[in-house]
Order: sequence, then C-alpha cells, then structure tokens
Amino acid sequence: MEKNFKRTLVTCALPYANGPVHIGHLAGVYVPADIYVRYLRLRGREVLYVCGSDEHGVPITIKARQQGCSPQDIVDRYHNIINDSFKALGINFDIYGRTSSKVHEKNAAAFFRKLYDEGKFVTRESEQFYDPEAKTFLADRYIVGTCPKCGHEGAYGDQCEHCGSTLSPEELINPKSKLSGAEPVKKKTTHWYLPLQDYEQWLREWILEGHKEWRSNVYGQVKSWLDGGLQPRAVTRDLDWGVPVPVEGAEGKVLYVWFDAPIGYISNTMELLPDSWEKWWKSPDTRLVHFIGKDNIVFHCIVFPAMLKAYGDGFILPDNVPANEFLNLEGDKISTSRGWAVWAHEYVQDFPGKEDVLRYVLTANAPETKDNDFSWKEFQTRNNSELVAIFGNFVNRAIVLTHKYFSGLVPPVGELQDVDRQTLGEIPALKESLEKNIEGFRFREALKDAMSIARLGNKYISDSEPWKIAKTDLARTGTILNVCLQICADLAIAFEPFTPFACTRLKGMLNLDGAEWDSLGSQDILEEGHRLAEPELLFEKIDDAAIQKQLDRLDAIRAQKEAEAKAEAARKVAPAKEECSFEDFEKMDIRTATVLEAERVPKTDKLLKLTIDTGLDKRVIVSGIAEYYSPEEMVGKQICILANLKPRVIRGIESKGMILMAKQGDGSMRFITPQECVVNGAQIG
Ligand code: B3M
Ligand code: ZN
Repeated sequence: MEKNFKRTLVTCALPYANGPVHIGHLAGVYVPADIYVRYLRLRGREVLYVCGSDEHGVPITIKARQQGCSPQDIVDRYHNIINDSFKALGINFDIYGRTSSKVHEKNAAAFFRKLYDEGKFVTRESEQFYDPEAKTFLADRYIVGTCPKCGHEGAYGDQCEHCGSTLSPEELINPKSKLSGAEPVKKKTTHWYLPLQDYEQWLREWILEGHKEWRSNVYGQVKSWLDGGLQPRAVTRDLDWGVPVPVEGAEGKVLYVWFDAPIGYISNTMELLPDSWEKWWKSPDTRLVHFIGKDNIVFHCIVFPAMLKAYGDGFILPDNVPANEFLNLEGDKISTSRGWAVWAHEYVQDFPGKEDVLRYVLTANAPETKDNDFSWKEFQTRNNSELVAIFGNFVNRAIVLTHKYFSGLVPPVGELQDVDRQTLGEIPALKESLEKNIEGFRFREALKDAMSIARLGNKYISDSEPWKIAKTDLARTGTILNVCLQICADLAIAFEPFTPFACTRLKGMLNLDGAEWDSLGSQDILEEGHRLAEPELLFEKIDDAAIQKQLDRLDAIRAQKEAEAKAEAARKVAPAKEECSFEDFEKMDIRTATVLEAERVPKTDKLLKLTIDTGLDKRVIVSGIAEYYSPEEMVGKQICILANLKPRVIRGIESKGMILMAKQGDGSMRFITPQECVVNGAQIG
C-alpha cells in the first residue's frame, strides 16, 4: 500500500549509553538507516533523522557501581563516545539527543501522567526482591547466584551469561544481592502496568492486516507475540535512576526504561524543533520508519504503538520497521560483556580514512534476513578486491588517462560505437533496481546494483584499452574516456549513500558539484571540456599486518575468556556422593607407594604406565594422568594408591590398583602425596 507521504521521519534505536557501539549495532541499525536517509535526501525528499542515547535502565546503574561513579558519569562518557563514533562514520543525525535531558524528563513524565490521569494504566501489587541491607528493591540484574542449568556461579536473576539460559531470580541457587551481598527478601510493591491485551485486536488489524509488506522476520515475530496473547506490561520500576514517576507517593519509582526510551524519539524531535515537532509526529503526511535490531521488535511494533494509541492526540504510527538480524564476529556472538566486539571508536582510530570501507563491508554482509558473520579476512578481501581493484582502479585509470591524453579536460564524446551504447545502456536499469532495493530496505542488493556500475565501467575500460588505442586513434580514445568519465560521475552519485567520504573525494576529482540523483545514467553529466582535478587514490589496499593486529587482539580476548572459563570450571566441585558405611570404607586398602619407572602407553595421549614400589610388592598401574604429568615428572614421586582394586587389563597391560588423584571441575588432576615422605606401604585410613 503506497501512500503519498510528504515527508519521512527516520528514527534509529537509541543505543544504551553504558558502553561504546560496535559493528553489530552499526550493521543492524545505523548504517542501513544512514544509507536510507542519504538516499531519500539525494532524491530531494524531506527527511528528519533522529537518534540519541538511551541513558536509563539497570545496566547503566550496574556499570556505575562497578566503576565507582554515578550513572550520570557513565552516560556522559559513553554518550560522547557514541556520538563521536557516529559522526566519524558519516552517520549524521539531525539530532543525537539523550534521555537524561531535561526536555525528555519533562516530556516522558507528561506522557506517563496523561495516560495515568486518563486511567490507561492498571496497578498491580507484587512481591519484588529487596535488599534488606541496602534498603532498596533489586532489579533482576542485581541478583546473582548459581545457575540452576549449568552451575555457573555468576548467573544473574534474569539470565545466565554462561549458558545463555533465561532465568528468574527465584530459580537462582543461593541468590545474593550485588549491592550488599545480603540474601534478597521478597517485599510488596505497587507498579503501573499498560494492559497490552486491550490493544491486541487493534494491533492485529493495524499490523497483521495492514502491514503485510513488513519484513517477514518482523511480521513473524509480531504475529507470534500476538498469537501468544499479550500481557499487561510494567511501565514503572523501583530504581533511583530514571525518569521519576510523576505521581504522589511514587517516591523511589521511575519509568521503566522501555517505556521512557521510545518517548525519547519524540523528546529529541521536540528539542530540535520545539515549534514544529508535531508536523513530524502528528501529521498523517509523515511516514515514520523505525530502524532497529530484531531484539527491539516487540517494543517498536507492540509496546510503543500501544502507548501512542493510548495517548491518542494524533500521534502517527510506524509505516515500516525494517529490523535487521544479528551480526556475529569471527564465528562468535558479539558480546559487550566479554569484549568480543569491534568497537566503532576503535575502528576509526585503527583505520583512519577507511570509514567507508566499514560501511561498505557491513552493508555487503548485512544481516538483513538472517544472522551473519563479520570476519577481518573478508573485510580485507572486499576492500582490496572490490573497492580498490574495481571501483578505485576504474576511476583512477579514467582520470589518469584523461590527464595523460587530454590534459585533464573531458574529451569530446565523438561517434559512439555499439559497445559504448550497450555499456551506457545498462546503467538506467541498474539505477532503477538500486532505487527499488533501497526503497524496499534491501541495502545489500542495492549495494550490488551500485557495484555493478563499477564492474561495468571497469570491464569497459579493460576491454577498450584506451592506452593502446591512443597510439593510433586519439578521437576514439576520447570517446572511450568520455564514456568512462560519465560512469565515474554515475558512481559518485550511486555510491553516495553507501560510501559518502569516497564520493565526496570523487566529486572533487571530477569537479562535480551537487550532482542530482536523476542525472545518474544520463550519459552527459560531465560536459566536453570540463576540467578534472588531479587524481588521488579513492581506496587503498589493507595489508595483512593491519588485519593480523585485529586478529591478535581477538585471539587475546578469546584466550583470556578460555582461561577464565577454565578457572571457573576448576572452581566447580562435583556433587557429593551417597553416604557409605565405615565397613565399606574399611574394605579399601589405601597405601603410600613410590614411582620407580614411568612411560607413556603407546598410541594413547592420556595413559602412563607406572612401575611402583607399594611396600608390599612392585607392580604396574596404568593411570590416565599423561595430560597432566610427564613420565619424568612421576619418577621418584611418593603417591597414594588404592592397592586392592581388582586388576584390570588396560591397552593390553595388567594394571593392579589405582592412583588417588584430586580431580578439579575443569577435569585437571593432581596426584595425592603425603605431606612428608613416609615408608612405602603406609596404610591410609
Ligand atoms: N536502548 C537498544 C538496545 O536494546 C535500546 C533501544 C531503545 S530505542 C527506544 O540495544
Ligand atoms: Zn547457566
């Protein structure tokens, strides 16, 4: 259903200001949104581009506690890092606001108060976990304990980051408050809830009937939420960081972060356009598009629309919500807490002047319909074999040769041949496909269309070989270079949404001011005699050393995490065995012994064959300790053995007895030895 909107309001999910943004955020939300906004503006459309930091919520307060500072310090730090990162990558919002702003606090409180006064909320008394020492309610994240699923001791009340299980605080074993270490107790508290179920029928009609064109992953998730039945959703929390609930007697309560954050879109617009924000949020002529990641679908397609519906007053609803899936990194899930990420601000420092390359690679590999993976090798390959070898190489040859044979002036087009016409004739269709793909939020496909123009030009110049023809036919050379330069101008326009910095440089080389989108494919953007500027490399190769540096950084993170996981596993103890009687114990003949000889058992990694002196006899024991001890380490050691274990043949060797080992949770083993040397055969009991 194509409506004729007069303007487009584009919002981007407000990144939490408790850390930097990484390539997953960029690929999922911000690069596609920026492509879309740049394209609309190139088409002369009226667009407003809104984002800002999401500065409330429990994770920010946890980070503040961890770092011994205030939540405001945390959000101030990361708001600036995030904002600078976006600017450095050419992601230029009309406003990048923040939900700790006074404008937002006032607006969010007023939004809540209107719904409250009009009876749109229901209240519920519930029992929440409370820290009796810190005298504060505990959000799930503030409760830690042992995961009932995997035994991880640092599981949170809402999730175990070790095994990924979703948990509730009640499930945790030995729960503790992160604030005081005290055991949390249940305490009654009252909160306000938005009865989402009251909006279910309306949501069905609006989305499931009215927006069948939405991406299947979005449409599907909304349908399953609706089919699952909507529940009342809490819109307040017991926290001291957030927008205070504007109701008497609600001290210590703030708006739930997911209630206040979407209102941040409106607040940021109000801050930017105090006199005309309503034109963007309350006019049916405005098309609202939310760019988000898939984990935010329910909030942008169900909760926020229900809030706007409840508020009324003409608020518009999103016309599309092109949510992307997730991007992984080198085959692993990106994890802020584990540091497994490529941070935007670090990328900009490590690869100055290559901001376009990241935009290009994250678009070429965008997780538009399924999760996808970012690898540094592919990053290097796409830069070197696509941007440098095709796009950059073509442009460079066209401009260098024009300087060489025509003193930098666009040569006369002369008589076009079939190959010229066929080549130029392919561009309008690519332009049309590019437009359809961007309008359809298919940015990977759109980028392929733009890249097809570069491939077309590169093939044309390689096949035409103007550097050879110039020896005999300068007029023909001029025609070929004129065609090439028109294609260079096409590229400066087509790639602008994707690689804006390179296109600015390319337009500089072509002396091309403000090329209109519709001139793309017109074949006469650059007139005969137009003077070109000096050529410069549009893209530069990325060498292995730069990539290896990034891979080494990730290897170090992986190694650190493996060591932590190993240490964590080692701390785990096996569950206690059943009781045994003293008689049972007395049957075991446990003695000291000394290792006389030791050797590896052939064709195994884990077994050592030990010849030992038990004080009773000399015997052989085969033991699975080769991963932890070399034969040399064992010779001469006094050990403890279970001497009367029935003999067993292991790998053809008769083993009489068992060495007593202390086995840790990570499987590592240490043999038991008396605190000081005693006679072999001493009985242990
Ligand atoms: N702060 C981003 C996230 O879930 C969240 C978006 C809010 S948009 C109103 O990562
Ligand atoms: Zn777990």
